[in-house]
Amino acid sequence: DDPAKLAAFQVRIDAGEKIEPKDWMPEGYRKTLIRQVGQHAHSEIVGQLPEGNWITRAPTLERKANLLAKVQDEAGHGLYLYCAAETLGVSRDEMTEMLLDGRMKYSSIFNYPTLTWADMGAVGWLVDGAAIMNQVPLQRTSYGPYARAMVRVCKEESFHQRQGFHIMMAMVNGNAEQKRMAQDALNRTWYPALMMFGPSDKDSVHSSQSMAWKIKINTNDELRQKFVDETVPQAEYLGLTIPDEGLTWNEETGHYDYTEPDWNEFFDVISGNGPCNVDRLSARQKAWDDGAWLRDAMTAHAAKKATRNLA
Ligand code: FAQ
Repeated sequence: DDPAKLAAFQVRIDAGEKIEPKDWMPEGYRKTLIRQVGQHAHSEIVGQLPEGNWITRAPTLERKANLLAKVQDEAGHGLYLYCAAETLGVSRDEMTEMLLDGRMKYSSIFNYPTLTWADMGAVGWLVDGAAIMNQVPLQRTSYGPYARAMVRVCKEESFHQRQGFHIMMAMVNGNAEQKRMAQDALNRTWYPALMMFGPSDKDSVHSSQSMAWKIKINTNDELRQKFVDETVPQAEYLGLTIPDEGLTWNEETGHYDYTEPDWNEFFDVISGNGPCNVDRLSARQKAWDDGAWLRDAMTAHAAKKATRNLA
């Protein structure tokens, strides 16, 4: 990239200007955004699977309607984000192929199973809770289409977080077995939720450049700490115990001290070896293969329409 153009670009970023699709941007900026926005889109789509698993088994009609609406919202977020990524010059088909052949990732969290109905509470409360913590600052990200997508997505995520918390409240106020299920779901979801924020800052390869370009607004550890600080009182309100014996309030820092996730497990999961990686990717592959006839039909229809318009 031309150094003068790079410098002028950085001036725009530092002044808080939004970068729009037709503006000049460094190749690295474009590449980083395609990676992050594309992975974010894939996460929303793959993220439907663990909850989709419980739609047919929701305990009441109301819970079923809520869960169905939430899962549909995630599909909407995915499509929205694919559109935002497409403005950077990559097609949705290319991104899907990169997901399926392992060149692109999706969030580690969706490689864990949802074993009981209480997991629907824990996912909404903690996974959507962590997603909001990460996405609220992204409303101020420097790339216009991504920032605007985040505004709408965040509104829906806060409804999701509340519906999850509401499930948890019902479970902890239920019988002893329901309360035990809620605690078990928290035990299994806590550390995978903390891992959603990415590796610790010292191992985060992209953070410093992404923050200089205001693609990211906070570091991974900053957001993780904020999530811990906000979530501990919520767990106390529910009468549940966070599965971390090292968790203590630190008067001096004004934050909770907590035990870091097992980073070996994190790197293992993001390299394809989590409990559900194979299932999740084969579900995506099947959907892609099963949808081929429809993509072909749509393309043929569009081509036919274009010739008709010409005639
Ligand atoms: N999972 O240098 P960094 C949702 C990778 S919310 C998998 O720190 P970066 C809503 C990273 O890609 C979930 N991989 O990377 C929902 C990189 O590898 P690469 C989605 C991860 O990008 C709720 C390497 O590790 N949210 O879906 C993860 O600066 C309920 C080094 O890491 C977003 O995507 C991880 N957790 O920071 C849906 C938010 N963490 O690509 C359904 C936007 C890191 O070089 C139900 N993304 N890696 O091969 C971001 O804010 C950032 O991309 C981070 C990672 C913070 C995730």
